[in-house]
Amino acid sequence: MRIDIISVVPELLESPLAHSIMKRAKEKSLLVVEIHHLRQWAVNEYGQVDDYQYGGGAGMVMMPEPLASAIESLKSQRPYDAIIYMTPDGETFHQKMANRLSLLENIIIICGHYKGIDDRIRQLYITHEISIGDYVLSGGELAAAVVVDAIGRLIPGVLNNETSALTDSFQDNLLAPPVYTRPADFQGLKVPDILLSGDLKKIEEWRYEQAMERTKKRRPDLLQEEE
Ligand code: 6GU
Repeated sequence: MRIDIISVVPELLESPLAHSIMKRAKEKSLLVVEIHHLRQWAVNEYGQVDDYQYGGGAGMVMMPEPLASAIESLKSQRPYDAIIYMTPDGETFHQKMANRLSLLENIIIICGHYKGIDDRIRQLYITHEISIGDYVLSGGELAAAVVVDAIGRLIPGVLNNETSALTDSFQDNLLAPPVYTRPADFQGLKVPDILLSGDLKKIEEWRYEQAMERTKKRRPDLLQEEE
């Protein structure tokens, strides 16, 4: 999978995508992430990519020409399956979206800044608009990093043990059960006996019950969901 990210603050994206599972995905060439500085498509030698908004009001708007040039330049190199705009007024990101997006070959992600992008770019080019939750960030970069991480770890071969993505919280509308490692007794709290029993079937049943109990208590809304 290839992800091209267009940003005015590319530095914000570098560290989150350079470590751990994202690093391994890149090393194995299962995921290619290219970060593009929007300023290379600026409208003048001052690097201008934003301007005052028509109708007045505080805050700048990202101009359409640099974004269109960036998108056209990428599209001339390969076909894209999705052009995503990160915006707080987009559809709230969830695991099923991550699953669907992880099946695509090439995607572009555009990070918004200031008051957002000229609406005509949304009308002409954008295929998906994604928010990561009901709060406002200074820009789309951290949200894009969240989406790339969530998608990247689902690409087959990225995780060592492929079943581990299947047992994540949310993958079956259940939160994950509690987990323990050594020591078996920590500050007087003991690991549940069943986990030391070696009875794999019983352990699986216990984990399912625990997952169900946690979900009922913390996120009963997940148990109502259909899809
Ligand atoms: Cl995608 N962008 C910004 N700026 N704020 C957000 C967001 C995105 N998702 C939640 N808050």
